[in-house]
Amino acid sequence: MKINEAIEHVKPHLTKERFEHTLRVQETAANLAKLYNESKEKTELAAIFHDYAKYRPLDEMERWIVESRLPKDLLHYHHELWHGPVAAILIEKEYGIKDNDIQCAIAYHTTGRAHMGKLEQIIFLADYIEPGRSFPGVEEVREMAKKDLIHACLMASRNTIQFLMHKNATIYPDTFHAYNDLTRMNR
Ligand code: DGI
Ligand code: FE
Ligand code: FE
Ligand code: FE
Repeated sequence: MKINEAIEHVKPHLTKERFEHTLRVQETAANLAKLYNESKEKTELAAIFHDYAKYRPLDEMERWIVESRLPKDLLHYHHELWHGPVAAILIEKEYGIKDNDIQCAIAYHTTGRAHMGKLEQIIFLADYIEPGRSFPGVEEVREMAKKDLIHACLMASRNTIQFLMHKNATIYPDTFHAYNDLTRMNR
């Protein structure tokens, strides 16, 4: 699928703010792809569709999790974790995008996981550092992103876990698996 075509498909499903976030993730991810030798086309497609399912009704997302190959334990965690995995299924069903790298990058963009591929790392990081984000510590992660992709992902993962623990949120196992794996790789 062409990049412009993908943008037109995604646009009506998002709010104006979310669409603008998506375009910033696309640009941020494309820059990382160039820096770290990843396919520009795959990176941009994954970025454009990463939040595609963000505004689907909860009962529809729940149905996709129950009826597809997605992990059922998602249903025991916050529904904020559902939109990535569901989008990975939807783009295959609706647009025939059946590319494991793209689908994994979308599915795991919120949590990360152990043994992320380069495209997964790029989307995970781009979503965190795109210029519209203002998390505490994000500027340090932006600086690290220019030098060391894995270390920057680790910083993003650590910040997210600290943020979640501060609000007494439950934490999905893949969120911890990402942190542990990135920590081991960063040694
Ligand atoms: O969709 P976006 O807002 O662009 O960003 P996202 O998909 O990366 O994250 C959505 C939210 O999910 C964000 O506030 C952090 C949160 N999150 C990430 N990992 C976990 C989590 N929330 C819970 N409860 N548990 C997690 O493991
Ligand atoms: Fe998201
Ligand atoms: Fe994220
Ligand atoms: Fe996002």
